[in-house]
Amino acid sequence: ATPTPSTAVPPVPPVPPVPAGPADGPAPAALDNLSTEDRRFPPDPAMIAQANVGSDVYAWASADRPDFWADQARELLTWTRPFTEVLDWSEAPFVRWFADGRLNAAYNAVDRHVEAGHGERVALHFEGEPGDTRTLTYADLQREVSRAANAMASLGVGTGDRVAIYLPMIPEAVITMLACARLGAPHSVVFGGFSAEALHSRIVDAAATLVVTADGGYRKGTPSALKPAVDEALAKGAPSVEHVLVVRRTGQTVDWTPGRDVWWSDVVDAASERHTPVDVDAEHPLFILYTSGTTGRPKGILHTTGGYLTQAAFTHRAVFDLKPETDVYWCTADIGWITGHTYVVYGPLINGATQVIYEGTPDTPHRGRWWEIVQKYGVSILYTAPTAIRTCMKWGDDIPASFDLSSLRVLGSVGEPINPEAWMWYRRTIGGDRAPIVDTWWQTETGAIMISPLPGVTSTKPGSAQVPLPGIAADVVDDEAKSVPDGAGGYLVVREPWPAMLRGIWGDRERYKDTYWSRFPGLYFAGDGAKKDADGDIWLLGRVDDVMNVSGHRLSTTEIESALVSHPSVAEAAVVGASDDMTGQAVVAFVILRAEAAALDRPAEEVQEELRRHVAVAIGPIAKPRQVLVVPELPKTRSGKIMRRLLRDVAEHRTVGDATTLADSSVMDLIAAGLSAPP
Ligand code: 6R9
Repeated sequence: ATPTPSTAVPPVPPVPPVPAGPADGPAPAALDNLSTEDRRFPPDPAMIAQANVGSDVYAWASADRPDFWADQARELLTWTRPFTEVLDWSEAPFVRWFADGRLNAAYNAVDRHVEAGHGERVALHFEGEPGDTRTLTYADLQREVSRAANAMASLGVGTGDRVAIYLPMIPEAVITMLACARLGAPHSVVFGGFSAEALHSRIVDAAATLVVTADGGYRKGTPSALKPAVDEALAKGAPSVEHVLVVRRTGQTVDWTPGRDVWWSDVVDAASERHTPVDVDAEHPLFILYTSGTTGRPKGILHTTGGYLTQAAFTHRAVFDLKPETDVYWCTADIGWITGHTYVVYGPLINGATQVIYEGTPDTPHRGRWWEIVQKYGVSILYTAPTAIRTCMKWGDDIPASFDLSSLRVLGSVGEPINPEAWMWYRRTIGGDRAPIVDTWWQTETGAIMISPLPGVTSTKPGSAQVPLPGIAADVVDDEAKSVPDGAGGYLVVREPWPAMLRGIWGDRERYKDTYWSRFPGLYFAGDGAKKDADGDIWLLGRVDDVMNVSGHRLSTTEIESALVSHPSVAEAAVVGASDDMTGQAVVAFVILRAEAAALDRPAEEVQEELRRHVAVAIGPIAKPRQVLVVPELPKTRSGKIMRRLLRDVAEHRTVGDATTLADSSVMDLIAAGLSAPP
């Protein structure tokens, strides 16, 4: 997608602010605690009986956290040199886990399963968007990864060298990441939807010596080129890059720089299928992953080997209750995101899982494609994002209803808070009112899941991530860093180091300390607001900059969005706090109507007033939006996060700011056009 420059948006017609205060209802103090969700879904006895992890694990883990993680590290990984040191926090916030141990990530993800006699187990069921398929067993994967490692070594990649990966969701993406790990060469995956400019800054920041890409990939039914972006990025100057390794996927014609560019089929297919994995220290860098949407220099989050793999494997096994012999697991994330790293590549493969990877979009060639894939492969564990769930909800129940989804037994959610209504829809329509939902909170920085229900233990609550995992010391604190009591809100922090925590920001020690450890000294501050309910369960309230202050009362964007989505006419909602003379900030809501509601063609004012009243009833008059704007689309980043900053610009009648990280840059024009159109 070509980035669009700032878009001027015509002013939104002003709507008189809603008076806050006694005339409008009860004292708003109580409204600081908005959600009163009392639905509970206890695990069924059959799930409890067979679950990988039972309730006893919490006590075991909290008795001695480092010792608990050391046990996991020994049990879940194969070490070439066993560690004797567990946790070194003496140079906090710089941490070392299992530092004198040695291992190889690719050996753990692939070879040892073959050695254990599982070579014929399917590792990857690949489904291309055009309908082509490939099946790779663990033995196939061992051969492919070894070939790729040999080829990359022949192109000069050595232990410690960085490799940039810019590929579609095809098996070569997984193979390349593992080949890097096999060589001890940290990978830096750049999402295929990012521009040449974003790719350039990431290549330069990490000083990558090799870029692995493809001619293109399939997206929404057409081949979408990738190689031109690499050519453009390198033309901007990237002296570290020696070679570009190119996979042929779409057959598009590509420009070629002789000497620099090399076809995958020429060097990888010809390479030996035997390769000895390189042992590295537990703290050897495994990968760098740049976080999206930040301003200024890219922030390269650094993860290392032993601790990261330990928590990736433990959480994948515990949270999804993975049974490697029988489950078919599918995480819909692209490898360009941390979810793709931890829950497509490392977690599942370390655990010997059989999984599905899918190249394309959920609506190509039809809106039932995902459910068709679930039916075709008998997917039993599905892990996806709320934005996708709400999109499917918008498309209607009859689509998933026409497929057999009875194989599903655990459903996961990640990436943003999931609205209770979307949660309920996911449970009922996709999970047959049977499969437990695990709402997993974590970040690129945390490396692996930190807060989540466990399917055989936790009685789930729609909309809440609920409990820190065993071995994780997450808490909610107030402005003074004091733990808040049950029923109160504050900031989500982590009190003790965890194995998969980031080891820093690539090339910038100080920025790491400032960004994560300075707001509350001694505590990792995640950037998210959260609250504890009466049971002590944790509810995520969105990034702290998404928390609004209306007439001195803290309101969560998430809670108001959930209230809007609980209205039968609403498919999706985004809420922002716009500055307001009367109330400090005022609530402005952007909503997408469900197809059936839009078809009724009711007068806009009537719909808006109904939705405003609905929020007032659901949450309280203080939360009643000043304005409700019906829009055709919402601006989202490529990882599906709503860019509220841009909506705030619209709500505050400003020129819309930098929209270059939007997945679809035309969305802001659509919104502008919709708002200026005559009623
Ligand atoms: C894994 C991932 C991290 C931010 C995080 C938070 C939001 C992720 C969430 C969630 C509520 C959940 N987030 N999971 N909010 N409930 N289950 O998404 O990493 O891309 O780094 O984003 O996403 O705001 O701080 P990343």
